[in-house]
Amino acid sequence: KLTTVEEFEAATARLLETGAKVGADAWQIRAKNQTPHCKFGEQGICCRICAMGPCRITPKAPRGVCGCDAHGIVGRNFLKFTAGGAATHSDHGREICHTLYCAKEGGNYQVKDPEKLLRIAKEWGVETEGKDIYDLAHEMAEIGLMEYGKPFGYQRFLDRMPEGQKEKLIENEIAPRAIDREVASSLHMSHMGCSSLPEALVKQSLRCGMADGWGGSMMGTEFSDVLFGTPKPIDTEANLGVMVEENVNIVVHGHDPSLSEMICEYADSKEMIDYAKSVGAKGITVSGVCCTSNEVAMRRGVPMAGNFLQQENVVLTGACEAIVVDVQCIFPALGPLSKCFHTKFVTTSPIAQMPDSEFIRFNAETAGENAKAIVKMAIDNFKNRKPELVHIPQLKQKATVGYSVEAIVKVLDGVTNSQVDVTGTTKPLLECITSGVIRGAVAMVGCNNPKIRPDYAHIELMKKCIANDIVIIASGCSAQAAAKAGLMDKSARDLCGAGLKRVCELADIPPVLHMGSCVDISRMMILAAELAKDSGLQINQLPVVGCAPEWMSEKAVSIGNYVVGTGIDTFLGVDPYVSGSSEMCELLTEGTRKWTGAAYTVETDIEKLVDLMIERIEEKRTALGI
Ligand code: BF8
Repeated sequence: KLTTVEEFEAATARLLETGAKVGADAWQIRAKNQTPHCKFGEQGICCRICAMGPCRITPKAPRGVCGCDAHGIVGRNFLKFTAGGAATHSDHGREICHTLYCAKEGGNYQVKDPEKLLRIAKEWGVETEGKDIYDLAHEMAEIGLMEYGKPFGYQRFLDRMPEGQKEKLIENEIAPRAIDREVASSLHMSHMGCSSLPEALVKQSLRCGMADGWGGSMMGTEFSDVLFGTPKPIDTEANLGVMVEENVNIVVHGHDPSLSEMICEYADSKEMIDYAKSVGAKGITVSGVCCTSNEVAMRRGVPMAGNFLQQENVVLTGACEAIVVDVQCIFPALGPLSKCFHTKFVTTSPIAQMPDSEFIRFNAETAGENAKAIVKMAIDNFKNRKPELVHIPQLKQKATVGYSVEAIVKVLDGVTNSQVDVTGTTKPLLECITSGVIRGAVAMVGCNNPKIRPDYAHIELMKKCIANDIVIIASGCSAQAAAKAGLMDKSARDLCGAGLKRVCELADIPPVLHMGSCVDISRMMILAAELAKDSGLQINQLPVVGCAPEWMSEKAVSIGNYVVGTGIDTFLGVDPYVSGSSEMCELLTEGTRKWTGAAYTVETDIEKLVDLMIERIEEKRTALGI
């Protein structure tokens, strides 16, 4: 039985009652206070990129002081938004490259998947013969870091695309060059007095996004696998009920697995568990929020306490000894909120420093000591709990997670009747799609956004897709929404159409496959590229679409741009502040097709959004004659 959104909401309401008792603020209150939002901002027609403004476009004042019209203003804002997201994901990828550079035998970080490292080295033309694995790791990390600033050439991973696609991207000036160059060029282009031509701004938005998806994010994912292991199917649980009242609860939140992996490692040590027992706890429970939770769930089965809009809820349980964060998607609200409880709010990265937090600077050399100090701090804090404030909603669901591309290929190998041998390719999956047993796939990604009833869009869209024999691959907070609802439990196959249900039974998989965090959307790009290569098609011909129904961050716009840039139609449930320009709307919803074969659809009515996706998948099938 699925957990309903109504049940999530009832649990949240109960937690907010505790919050009200201690005078805590909450996003529900703040969102209300901020509504209605500024109409100029919503439409993207407010410009404050120079000091002659700020300018706002109205029928009476159709141009800013410099003469820029609504189309140029919306376009520049869209490009800046993308650059913010691409910089953020790519800097995460850069950190992972640095961590790989620090990996050593017996050190804090080690190479857990040497085969993957060797595979990527061969792909990049790096000599591997007779090399010590750590020497190779350092060499690869350095080459990876060069991808950020190399003066010539395009991102190396573009060679993973089906034949001809990279060339087409180069021809259309969408192929990403050095990652930092694309971010810097975007900021340059959107500076006062540079580009105001929507077409140029949209093209650069795609190229900047591509530098994220096929550059920084892809390196983040691939090298995280090398360091921490490539995910394989593993059982876990999701929702606040994973927190255990009798235990010391540590919640990891953010994105970079370098921190969360280390916290899990130490929380699992006998020394720390004994110490927790010595203070009267039964043990230690580490659970996660947001994408770092996806990282440790995929590799260790660490339970997922919740997604983006539940981050305050973990503190409101009164049973969270420490919420430990690295970078991105962290509400500054956690500072004042944790002060209303006994919770320690621990920040660890110079990139994300916040008031009312305890800052323990985390880095690769001192990671072990840092993690130990944090776990110990949480244990010492157990005695400070206020029992009258403790309430953990007893909601949780089982989930099977860990479907990396490697794992998907493996579980689906041999599911079709004609298949006798293990192929090690996506061909069996293609056979399911070609025969119509599976109609297509939707990549469900992205955040929660208070503008949409939290998790509702994710869950309803997924339910309808699987009922229509469309398999879901999910990541980020969308994946967590699915897990909390029960859609990642293998028994959710009973909600599928007959074809998908049969495949799920044969492969022993849930119908919604957890592919990881947001940087792992690069895994989805790799899977799409493999499907295209194995079928002799271009990516834009596949019956596959992307969807972010509740997105909210700059990173999500960067992702959208690389998914469209890759040739996959992308469906959004929230408008990316472009409605103020008819030219920008036309370019994004149709114009990009001439360069990539894909475009955006924005539809805030969730029922309509899912129907449009199904329609698009069927159109692609018809065009292929399948
Ligand atoms: O990193 S954690 S809220 S931004 S979906 Fe969205 Fe969630 Fe943030 Fe992507 Ni992942």
